[in-house]
Amino acid sequence: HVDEAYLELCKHILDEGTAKGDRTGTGTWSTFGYQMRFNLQEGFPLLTTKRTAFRLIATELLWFLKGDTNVRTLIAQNNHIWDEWAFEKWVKSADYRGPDMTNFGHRAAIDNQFNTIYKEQMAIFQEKILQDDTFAQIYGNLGPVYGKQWRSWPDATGGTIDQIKNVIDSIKNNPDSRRHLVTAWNPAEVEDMALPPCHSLFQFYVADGKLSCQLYQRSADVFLGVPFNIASYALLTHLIAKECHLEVGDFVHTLGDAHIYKNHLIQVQEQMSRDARALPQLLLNTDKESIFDYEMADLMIEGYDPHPSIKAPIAV
Ligand code: DHF
Ligand code: TMP
Repeated sequence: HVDEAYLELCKHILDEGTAKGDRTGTGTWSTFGYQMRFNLQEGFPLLTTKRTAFRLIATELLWFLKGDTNVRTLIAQNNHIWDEWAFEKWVKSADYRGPDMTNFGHRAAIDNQFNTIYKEQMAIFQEKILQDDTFAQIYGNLGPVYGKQWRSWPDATGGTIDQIKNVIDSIKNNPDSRRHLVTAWNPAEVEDMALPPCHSLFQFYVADGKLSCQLYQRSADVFLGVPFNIASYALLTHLIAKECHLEVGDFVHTLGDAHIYKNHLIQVQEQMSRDARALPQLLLNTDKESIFDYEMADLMIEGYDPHPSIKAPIAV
């Protein structure tokens, strides 16, 4: 059960983790190297010990699959999970003339007065992204992040490589291959990204008519990011399996730096006190031929009855 594996990961970090500083200045408990395995036949791995927003996970995955790297598309769908990283580029730019936003993530979490000012600026930013095409083109763009690397990795001759199309073709035409890989980690472009890819590399595997997927995640925010990452790759595996006329197998989730931020501790403890419930099912409500044509209305979760959501500040 996804919640049992997930809460065991939390326990592992709290028991064995080392107190470790991090880029955001928040502080974490951290361990290195961990693996979980989810049998996708047993149900869709969306956590039931806290409500986890499938809508946000699905709209983000479709955004990756379309090759999009601009938060405007997400904001227009009321998905705000990438706002801070676009906002950061804006407030660090010479065009920004508002109040000082240095270290806004950290300061908003500890200073109420600043939080009000930050929220005002963020609301102005979101509005400008939606209303102003030129502004959105510049400041909505996160750089060459997942969507770009998945669908148009720059090759050596000025062309591009569509890794998702290629991996689907190779699964269809040569299922036994051990080369069904997609990498978002492009060393030549990491510096231009708002955030270097956390879910960096994944591989598919076909056996007994089933499609499995393994992800290498270099950095894992176990309370906020990981529940999204599990469901996102489970969904991707379902979509690709359907297009390749395969059943789903396992999702194997391998973590590098697996951490719990210090300001997520009480939230994690609250979640660990809860019992797992029955897993929901994914319904693919479509006969579309290509996964590149999917829309949110084609994806549905049925039988989801989770414990309430648990809020926590995100480290920027
Ligand atoms: N930075 C950090 N520090 N951790 C992350 O997990 C992370 N994830 C990113 C970008 N940068 C990150 C992209 N994915 C949330 C979940 C996933 C995600 C970004 C944000 C999040 O805040 N989830 C909350 C509330 C979501 C909402 O309702 O808007 C949650 O409770 O699940
Ligand atoms: P880092 O680049 O310094 O590792 O910071 C990235 C943070 O974001 C880290 O806490 C991991 C987290 N993260 C996830 O856990 N999953 C994700 O999908 C993304 C984008 C980020």
